[in-house]
Amino acid sequence: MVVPVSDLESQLQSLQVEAQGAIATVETLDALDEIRVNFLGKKGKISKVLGGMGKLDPADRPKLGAIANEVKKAVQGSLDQQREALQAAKIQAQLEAETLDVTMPGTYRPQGHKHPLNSTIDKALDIFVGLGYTVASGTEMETDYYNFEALNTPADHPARDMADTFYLPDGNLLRTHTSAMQIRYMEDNEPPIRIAAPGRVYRRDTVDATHSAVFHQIEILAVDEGLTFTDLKGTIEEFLFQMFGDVEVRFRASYFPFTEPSAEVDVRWKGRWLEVLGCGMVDPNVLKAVGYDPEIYTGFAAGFGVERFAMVLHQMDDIRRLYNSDLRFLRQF
Ligand code: 2NL
Repeated sequence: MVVPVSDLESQLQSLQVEAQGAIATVETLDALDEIRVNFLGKKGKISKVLGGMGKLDPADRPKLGAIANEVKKAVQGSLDQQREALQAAKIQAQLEAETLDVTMPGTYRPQGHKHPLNSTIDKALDIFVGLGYTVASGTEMETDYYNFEALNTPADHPARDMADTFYLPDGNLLRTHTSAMQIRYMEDNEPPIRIAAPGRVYRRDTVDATHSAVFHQIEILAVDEGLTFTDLKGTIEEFLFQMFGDVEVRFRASYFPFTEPSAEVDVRWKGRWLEVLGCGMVDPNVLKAVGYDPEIYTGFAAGFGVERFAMVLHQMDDIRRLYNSDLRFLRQF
């Protein structure tokens, strides 16, 4: 039985319409590929129609072959066009999804900054480094010798009561000032020396608005031939000017076991005289203790509490605020 060529021809034509309809509405590249296999594949719908070629009059076969090629070309053309469109849409969607809006506000990351005690220490040390001093450091646990004995403060000295000391069970103590490391430095070095010694110190004080059992101190020490009280005054004044600005400075006679003569220093700050520092010429006994000849060398030294400086500089009313880590307070500095 011979099938008329028009039968297969119309089957092919309706396959083309069906394929192009499906291609036009497809939404993904995977689905598009399924359509390709379904219509143009080896076992696809078009191949199936061509499988009926044998039932045609042999004279009609080339004609159907030509039509089949036209249909395949048309379907392939639609597939290519839609593939390009889907790929472009996919890239467009990706671009839109990954777009960076550089005008959006950034993520807030809290920024830390220096604690007022550290900024006060840094500022003071910067000034002394500018004056030619070297920063020294030592341990917080000390021996009685370095904390007292070598500083002209023997066991029966009344100053031992002034500095109420934390003693450790093994007989060592927590340093009551940073002087101990200056003694060690002098033992290890020959004059001329200029050092600044910052550090944490301990006193058996009752804690209140102006006292803490742990606080910070900076001491300076200069030893050389021919140093006088004038050198001490000039150094201290220059330091206080750099620290506080153009303030009035006054020296009052005072007493420390390790200096002679000794003075306390006040600055006129916001209309009032405030004591900020103690100083003096190094006592000859201290020079002797480290093996320096006091007939050749003289020295001067000074010490101040960092907390007190920070409180004066920033008008703080209570030393304990410096240790509470309350960010509402610390963020102000
Ligand atoms: C103060 C007073 C002072 C010193 C510290 C010192 C150190 C050596 C030798 C001599 Cl190694 N003196 N230090 C001198 C005078 C005063 O501190 O009121 N500090 C809070």
